[in-house]
Amino acid sequence: MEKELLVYIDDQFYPKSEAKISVYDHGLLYGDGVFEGIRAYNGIVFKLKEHIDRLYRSAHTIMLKIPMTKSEMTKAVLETLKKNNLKDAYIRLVVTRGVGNLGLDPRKCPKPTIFIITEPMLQLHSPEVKEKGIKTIIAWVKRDPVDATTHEIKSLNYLNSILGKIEANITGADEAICLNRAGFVCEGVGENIFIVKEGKVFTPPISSGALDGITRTVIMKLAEKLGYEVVERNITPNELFTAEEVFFTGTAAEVTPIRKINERVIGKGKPGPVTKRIMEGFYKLIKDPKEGTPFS
Ligand code: PXG
Repeated sequence: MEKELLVYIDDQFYPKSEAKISVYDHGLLYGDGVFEGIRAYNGIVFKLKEHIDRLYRSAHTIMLKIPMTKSEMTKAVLETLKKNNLKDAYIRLVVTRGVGNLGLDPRKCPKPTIFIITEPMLQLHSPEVKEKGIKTIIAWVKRDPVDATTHEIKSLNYLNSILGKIEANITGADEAICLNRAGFVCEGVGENIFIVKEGKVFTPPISSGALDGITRTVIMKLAEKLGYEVVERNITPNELFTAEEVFFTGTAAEVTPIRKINERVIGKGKPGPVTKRIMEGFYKLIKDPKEGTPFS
């Protein structure tokens, strides 16, 4: 039998089939916790520091004290990768409020649960689909508002995104786009979004309710380096439909061109020149040891 992958749970390693947490864990009972989705390319964890920093920021907002320093957390991630002999990997780092009773009061949870899953990278879309550009829909469900369970916090509350994803699935689209309460474009269900108009690159501000994506920041800097003006501002659905190019960014999505939105063809119906240049630049960056944390 093939050797099982090992999962880190609270300082110990368990084979995948035995990696379990309590049904009394508030991460499960209430979605009370935070997480990160991180990626390693060829023995380099891309932007690990940025992901660890964001994890601690999310925890700070929900008043969850992670019982580990950032450097211990970084070591635990690298150790899990090494134990599993993975060079290219998807890393899921989760901190929950921990085990409590059936009441939602977090004071009943004395110790947060920390677990780290590392697996060979999961594919969001097939390479052929990604090459052509994906088909999307604008979902009926509005993004959680910034004065509620906002997606600026990378919390375990993803039902808002899952409802969008279900809508994409049942309508035969590859992915969903979320609008906020005001009607402006916010982000994908697990991706940030960019449009290209007259050679300029636009993306919604974080104040739209989107996650401060690590890939988003990387792409904004890269686009500027490539000579494009990058502007953060509100984007309307009409601007999406009439943009020359639209693409998603994210740890899993990388840079994914969008070909259709609610059956409207975007630009020429295939990845445009700006998107292509940005994709090329991104594939160079992920190989650069200076852009991440080498571990093998
Ligand atoms: N918005 C949301 C709501 C996200 O969950 C992004 C934007 C992109 O952020 P990063 O930091 O990754 O550039 C995310 C990230 C998955 C998966 O399993 C989803 C994410 C990351 C990794 C895997 O679908 N979402």
